[in-house]
Parts: sequence; structure tokens; C-alpha cells
Amino acid sequence: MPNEALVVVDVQNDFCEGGALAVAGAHAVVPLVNRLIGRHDHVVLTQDWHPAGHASFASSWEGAEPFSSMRFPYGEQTLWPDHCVQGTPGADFHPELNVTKAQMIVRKGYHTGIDSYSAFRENDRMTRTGLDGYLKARGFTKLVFCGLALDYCVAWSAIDARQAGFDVAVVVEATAAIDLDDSRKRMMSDMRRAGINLNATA
Ligand code: VGL
Ligand code: ZN
Repeated sequence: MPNEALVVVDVQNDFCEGGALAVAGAHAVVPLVNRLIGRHDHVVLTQDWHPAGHASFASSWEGAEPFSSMRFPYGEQTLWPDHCVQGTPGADFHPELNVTKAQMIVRKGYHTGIDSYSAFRENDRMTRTGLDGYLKARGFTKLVFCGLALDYCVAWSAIDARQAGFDVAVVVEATAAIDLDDSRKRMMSDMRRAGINLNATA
């Protein structure tokens, strides 16, 4: 479909088995994502891309534990293990991900003090990545999302895409979730409420 783009979220080594922030079941998602890539004419990849010492890393704060929460100037922020540090192997795409067809790679999370789950807007909910401008300039009206992690970067990106006026589907079987404090259930219901189609298949 000429008006449809596939957005593959953060299929990077650190989110896969053996990585710094491994998401259970991530490896199994790669063949499904590749199948979706094969079926789409227009493919965008997102890449979590943090500088060393990023504020979302627990290691940046004395005594802080990964997966705890901290009050940031822009609101509550979960603290993560160091992951997807710019230029490291953990930030590379999974070696089996078929990246050849990607027309655009959007990086996010590169501001030291601001995390960015969404590929459209950083966690301060103000700083924009420019992705919506790119997609609109290319005439896309429908976006299909897959990748990692369902309940963080996929969900936040999909909800922002709806807010930006796109018709949105998430291929849930081609995702895997972190599921921290019931986040999978919560974000599934937030996505449903936002009018996102969660029934698409790979
Ligand atoms: C992600 C937590 C931290 C994701 C990225 O890709 O879902 N989650 N950074
Ligand atoms: Zn991150």
C-alpha cells in the first residue's frame, strides 16, 4: 500500500537475549519482523541511541537501582541498566534483522538529560524528533508498528502516532514486552483506548 509505512522499533542487541536490557522472547520476534519488512514497500527503523552517562541509566545516580523510578524535571522516569550506548555493539541492530530495505533510521534518546521511549516525542513530551514531519512529507497516512519493547517504545510511539493523526496498527505477535509493574496490560489498554488496531498479524 503506497500510503502505509512499517515502523520497526528498537530491534537492537541490548534488547535481545544476552543484551544489557534483554526483553524475554525478543529473539523470536526477529523472523516475524523480517516477514513484515518483506511485505512492506516503505520501512523505517528506530534505534535507541544513548550517550554514555545518560540520565535514564541507574548507574548515573549514586545508590540508584535499575528498574526503580526517579523524579525528573519532566516527571517520573524509570531507571534502566546502561543500554544502547552510542557506537557500542549493544546499540547495533540485531544481526538477523533485515535492515537493507530501511529508507529511514531515526535515532532517539541522544539528549543526556531526557529519555525518549517514543520515536516522535521525547519523555519531556515536548522535544520532537521530527519523525512525524518526515512521514507526513512522504504522504504516509497509515503506520504499522512492531519491535521492542511493546510496553515502552512501541506503545509510546504508536500512541504518539495516533495523536499525530495517523491510522495506526501494532502487530503484537511481532513484539515482546518488558512487563514492569504490569506495564504490558496497562499499555495494551492505553493503545486500545487510543484507537490503535491491535489485531494485525505478521
Ligand atoms: C526501551 C526502555 C529504555 C524500549 C528503550 O526500546 O522499549 N525501553 N529504552
Ligand atoms: Zn533506552
